[in-house]
Amino acid sequence: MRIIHTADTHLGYSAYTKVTESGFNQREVDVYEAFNRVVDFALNPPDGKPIDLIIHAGDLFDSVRPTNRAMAWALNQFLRLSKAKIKLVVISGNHETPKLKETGHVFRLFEHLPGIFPVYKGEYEQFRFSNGDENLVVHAIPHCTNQATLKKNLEKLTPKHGAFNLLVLHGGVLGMKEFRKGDFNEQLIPTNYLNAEWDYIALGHFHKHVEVRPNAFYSGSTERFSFAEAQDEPGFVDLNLRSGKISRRFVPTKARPMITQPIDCGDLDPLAITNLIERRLKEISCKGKVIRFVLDNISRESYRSIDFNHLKRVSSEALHLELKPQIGAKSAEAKSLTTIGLLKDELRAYMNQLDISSKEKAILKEIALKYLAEVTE
Ligand SMILES: [Mn+2]
Repeated sequence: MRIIHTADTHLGYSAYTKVTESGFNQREVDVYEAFNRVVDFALNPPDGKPIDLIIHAGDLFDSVRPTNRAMAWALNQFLRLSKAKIKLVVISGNHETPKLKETGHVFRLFEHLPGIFPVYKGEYEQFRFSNGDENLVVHAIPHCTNQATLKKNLEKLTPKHGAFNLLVLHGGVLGMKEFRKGDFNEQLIPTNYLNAEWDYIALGHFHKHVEVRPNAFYSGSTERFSFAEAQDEPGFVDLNLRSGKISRRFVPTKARPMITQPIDCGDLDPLAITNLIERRLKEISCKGKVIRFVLDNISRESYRSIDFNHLKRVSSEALHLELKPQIGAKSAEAKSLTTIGLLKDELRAYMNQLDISSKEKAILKEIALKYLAEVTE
């Protein structure tokens, strides 16, 4: 049996101002297309060995009320899977789960599609699959509205004998800060439930593909949703289940490149900073990329004097360019006030441009530097 484990597609997410030729937000379309690539892979695996099932571990949608376009997109992809008889179990994540039951859940839309199993009622559900050789039980707990409900569901979990047991959850892991995203309604899974009685635990929520336990993995998201994820490779997990053994492979979704680089502006004037940014843009060949430069130790004045219009022109092929100023103590303005070495240089520079004879300059310099030295001591 071959299974795809994916999560955090965040359909409906959009960002920045670039639009496609048809007028849609480019990042929104990127996110749709990343999910399409997962479905394309399932329908047409490169090695020709068929996929039986997709497990989606939550945050299919970016919000509780996705746009009509996002819903239609998901529905179309699910129909493609349904027609190809590829099963799908999709659990609700914190992004798409309403706080109030009255709001109603967008996953209801998928209730009656053959072979598509949405799990969104705040309750533990089980699904059995068999391809003749292997028996699989998928144990699914969707995002619960509170930690107590989650715990109640976790306590009900019971792996089945004589079958391969796969557990699907969405959330961070209690006691492991690195897997938290800081969302207000983030669910935290106590580690004792991520135990060895499961053949595989398919996690969603944390956007980086990572092993939490030898049998528990975050698949990673299918696209990048912030500069914090710039270094991470989006993708999904391709699982192979044969005679009680499991093999696992990460498949990248080839998401749009996202780059974030620091620039130390401490000793640079606005023109030099502008030029340096332009040079960096050429070096990374900005076409189609999402780019951020973190301007370390820049002064407010320097930041205001950067030639933004020029940078906008030279980065017009990038999908997005942003500058993040970090006004710091090491900025030139701060240095000139605190560093005597620099004051000396400035004094010399000032003297040199005075309209007096070089003999007078020499005398003035000597006196001024003497006073400066006294003050320093
Ligand atoms: Mn999430």
